[in-house]
Amino acid sequence: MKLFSSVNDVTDLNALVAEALQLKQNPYAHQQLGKNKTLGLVFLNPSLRTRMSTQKAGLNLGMNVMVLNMDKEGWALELQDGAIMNGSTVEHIREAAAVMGQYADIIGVRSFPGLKDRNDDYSENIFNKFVKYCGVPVVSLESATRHPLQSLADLVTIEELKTKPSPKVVLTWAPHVKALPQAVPNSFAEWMCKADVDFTIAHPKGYELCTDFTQGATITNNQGEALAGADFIYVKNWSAYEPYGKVFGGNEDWMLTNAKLKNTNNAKVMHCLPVRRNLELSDEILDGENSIVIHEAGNRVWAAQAVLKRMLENL
Ligand code: SN0
Repeated sequence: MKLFSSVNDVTDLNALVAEALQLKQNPYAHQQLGKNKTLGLVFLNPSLRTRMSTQKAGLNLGMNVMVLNMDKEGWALELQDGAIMNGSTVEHIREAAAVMGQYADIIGVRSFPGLKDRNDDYSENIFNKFVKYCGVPVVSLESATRHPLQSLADLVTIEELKTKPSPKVVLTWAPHVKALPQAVPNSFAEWMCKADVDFTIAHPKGYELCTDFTQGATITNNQGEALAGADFIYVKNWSAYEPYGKVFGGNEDWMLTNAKLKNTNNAKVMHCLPVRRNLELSDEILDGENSIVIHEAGNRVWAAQAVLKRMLENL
């Protein structure tokens, strides 16, 4: 594997999930694979789980790991080709990415969307420029439109905890005060549509995701109907795709509560985190028996390790 940016970069989904679960059983079996190899993790935005789990995944494989918080510690990056750099940007992404490729054998990049210009965000301008100029394999640590390491960890978690062959999985929109990216729900939908699950998306009117990511999903504006019989509920806020980045008022009643779990198959509740308590998800859910959010976050390590292992095998 030379690129991990979406589910389309995976040739055998079941094999990758199985590999992640094997690594969970035996994390240090492949330390020779990463010996004297360097993983460079570049963050243009904040991170907790992605940073720590990917770092740990690299260390488990015997790699050296370098982390650069580009947004805080790096030079201000210029992204525009042909720009006359007489303003606040100091270094062009062409040099920055190319230099990183001199120091690292594999690079991970986090690049959130601006949520202003949909065409620019959905062209994956920043992520693709890193891929183009760094010259080494690249892992997405959440790009403008996708968060594939999260989605892989989510699928691993569902495979690990499911009690029937094709469980009902429901992605349900949650309230928030800010405009958040569509990356996590896009990505989760894209992975679930390829997995062996019965997949439903529920959101208020106006929060339709780009249909490129939802082919094969059942989509409804009725949360109660969607939750009926659910085995897994994936909670996430996102801003509108059209008009792009918009947050509509109202819809506070979309927050998941214990009362809403009654009609489910004692559903396990997932969230990628960070989560705003009592806005996106109630205390009673997060502190209750149905929440698997911490287990899910733990699985981020094995997802990242499976991907890095595939890349190391191909260096
Ligand atoms: C990001 C998102 O894509 O939704 C990262 C999730 C892994 N989440 C946020 O930016 C949350 C910000 C907030 O203020 O709650």
